[in-house]
Amino acid sequence: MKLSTWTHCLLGIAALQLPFACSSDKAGGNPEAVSGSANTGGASGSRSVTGGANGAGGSRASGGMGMAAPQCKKLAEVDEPDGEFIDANCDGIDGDKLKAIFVSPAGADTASGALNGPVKSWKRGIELALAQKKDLYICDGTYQENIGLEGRLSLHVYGGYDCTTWNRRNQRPLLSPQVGLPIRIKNVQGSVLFDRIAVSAPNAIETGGSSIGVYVSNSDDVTITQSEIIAGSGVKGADGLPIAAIATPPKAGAVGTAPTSLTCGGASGNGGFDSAILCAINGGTSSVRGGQGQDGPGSCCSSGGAYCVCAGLTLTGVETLGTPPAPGASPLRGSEGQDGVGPDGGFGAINSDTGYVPSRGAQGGYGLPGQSGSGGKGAPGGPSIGACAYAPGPGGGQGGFGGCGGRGGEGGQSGGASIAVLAYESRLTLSQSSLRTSSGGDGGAAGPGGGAQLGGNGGPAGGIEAGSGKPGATGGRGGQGGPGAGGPSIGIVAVGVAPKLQGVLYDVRRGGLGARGTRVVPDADAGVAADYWPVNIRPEVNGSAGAAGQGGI
Ligand SMILES: [Ca+2]
Ligand SMILES: [Ca+2]
Repeated sequence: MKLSTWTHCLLGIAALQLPFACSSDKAGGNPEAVSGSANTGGASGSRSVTGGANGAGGSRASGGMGMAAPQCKKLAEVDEPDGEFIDANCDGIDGDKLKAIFVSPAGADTASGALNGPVKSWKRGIELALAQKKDLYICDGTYQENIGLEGRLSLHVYGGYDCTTWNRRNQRPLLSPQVGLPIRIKNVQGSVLFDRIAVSAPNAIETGGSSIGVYVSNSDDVTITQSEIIAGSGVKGADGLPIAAIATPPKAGAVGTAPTSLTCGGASGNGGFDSAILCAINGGTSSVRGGQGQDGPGSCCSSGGAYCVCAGLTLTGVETLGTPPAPGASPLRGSEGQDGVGPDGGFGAINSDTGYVPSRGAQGGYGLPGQSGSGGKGAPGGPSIGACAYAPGPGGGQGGFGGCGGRGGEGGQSGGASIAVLAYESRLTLSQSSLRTSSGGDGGAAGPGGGAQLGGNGGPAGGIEAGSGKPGATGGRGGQGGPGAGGPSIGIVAVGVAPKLQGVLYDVRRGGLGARGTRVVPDADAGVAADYWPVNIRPEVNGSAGAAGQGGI
């Protein structure tokens, strides 16, 4: 019985990896101890189907190795790829060759995926592994692929295999797509393991784009171990776009009207007074209206007196916005809008679907409307028929409307991120691995504010001697947008759930530079550079405490 736990290494490929397979022969110094523990495993294994299959393999091996074949000491029926690379079940490789799909650059995706017929791509290997409920063993080489896992599944991926011998050692297959995210794990319910792989994300391409090595979201149980993950660089954010000047033509004041009749008792002319316009301002609108032209003085003869004098004529226009200009002064131009500020800090936001979202500088403020022009004076009609000193007069023109202020400039977009691993609401374990990032993208420049509307012309008077309205003033130019911040450079970003990190080495580069501010607004922040960046991590609670919390709500 004891002898059955000591089988020989298999032929061919297996022979080449004997240093590993039989490295446990070191224990041969005390065979009693080893065989004693192996005996337990062997006994239970012999009752199983796999135990029988391995027995058959053993007989073939012994037939093919009549010469100096070292012995493989069978330690267990079950052999998983491990950190010591031990072929515990003596089937010739570290791992179980009957329970894996094999991937090699020299393979073909039409092949079976067995050891003697590896497939070429991780993608095809994953399809086969999921369908057959097997693991994925990948030999060294470079694979230009983007891998996605989604839904209810479990998948364990092991690298470190030599493509010729399938010996396992301290090397890693490199997953290095030319564009986009190398590994995306989304809404996975089940166990996912990557053991001994290398991942390199390309530099981002699009404006404000980010480079992320591995993105895990809403997934139960993901482990990455003995691996190396490299993120490329983020791209500079978009500059704020120019804002068009206000295209609506300025509004002129209305004309004052002439009297309907110059006879005594006729109606006087009206001062011009068109309705208001609305200019957009920060948080709403502002009503703007040119000053009302004065009505022409009425006929003093309306009371029927034989001779009368019109007295007390007060002939001034009316302003509708701000303080009326002093006599002879021009109405005031609108104030310029406030410049926008940069984003708060050098980190944007995480979207559960799209990943890192750069922030943006604030929009600049609207300029204020220009002051409207004052209305023109009405005029006496002059001597008229009969005994009247004055017949009705013409109305003054309306003042020109103040121009609306320009729209604020667009904020600059912040730079894209360089993030090796991004975990969103997921249970992620990362151990004995190294994370390397590149630089974050620089912030985009602030956009200039839009041009304002000109002030309208004053309306003409309704007749001789009446005054026309004064022109309105131009609105204020819109404020400049806020500058964009730099994009971050972070080893691992976690949202909601803290990852388990053990033995992780970091090599993190600088965050992107913030864009320049203005005289009144400071430069935007540089992007965050950090090994680990937690976002809204909730405290861990055990099951019973969680239940009590829910009951309280
Ligand atoms: Ca093993
Ligand atoms: Ca094995």
